[in-house]
Amino acid sequence: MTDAEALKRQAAARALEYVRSGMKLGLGTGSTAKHFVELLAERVQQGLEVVGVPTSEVTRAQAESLGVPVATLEEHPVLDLCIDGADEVGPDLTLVKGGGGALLREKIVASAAQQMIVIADGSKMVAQLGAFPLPIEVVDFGVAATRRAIDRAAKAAGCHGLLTLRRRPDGHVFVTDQGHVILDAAYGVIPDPAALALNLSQVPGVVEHGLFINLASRVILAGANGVTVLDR
Ligand code: ABF
Repeated sequence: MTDAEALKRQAAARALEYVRSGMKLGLGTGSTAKHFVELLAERVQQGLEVVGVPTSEVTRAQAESLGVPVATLEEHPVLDLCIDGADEVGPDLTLVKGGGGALLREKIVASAAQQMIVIADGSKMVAQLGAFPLPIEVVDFGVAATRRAIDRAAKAAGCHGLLTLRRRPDGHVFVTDQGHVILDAAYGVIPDPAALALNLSQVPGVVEHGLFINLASRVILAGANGVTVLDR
């Protein structure tokens, strides 16, 4: 395991300390969340009783293959805890998420949870959001017009940058679990995340964006000097 993977696993292991028998858990997506599901599965084998609501088909498949009971958000619309990764963690535990393409389900699941804990290696902590391109999930109808509207909305929040239609490694357009496409916005710096979030949410054609504001209540960061827990 590389050093980075070991740090992600450390953060995931710490998050397990907040899991209790009987909890309904939102299960995140990405390589850090994958470590969490692996460690959770070990505890389930030892008798921990939980049910997981996955934020992606990938996580659903992983959880099922490891014997973690899964359910849908329709079956459990209120969750105790959601554990997920992030692409960036900024001031006030604001997040950029969606590098893995699961931002829409991730935000719905996190919003349904009484608490969201983010797990990450220390490299995800930033003084200002925006170096990681902001994923914006849009419907595939009228993408050219939606792009122009996004540019105007972003400009009003002090953001400028190229929007790139996300593609899979084989060159085909990336399609989300919900059947939409993603524009990755290279803003570099997002001076006012709340203003950008509000403006983007008002653009027709935008389904969701990767700014998570007031959702994470705790962030667990694993770095070379150990694990740090940040609370909002
Ligand atoms: C999910 O996985 C996403 O919201 C985020 O884009 C990504 C983080 O991945 P990793 O844990 O692999 O860095 O949480």
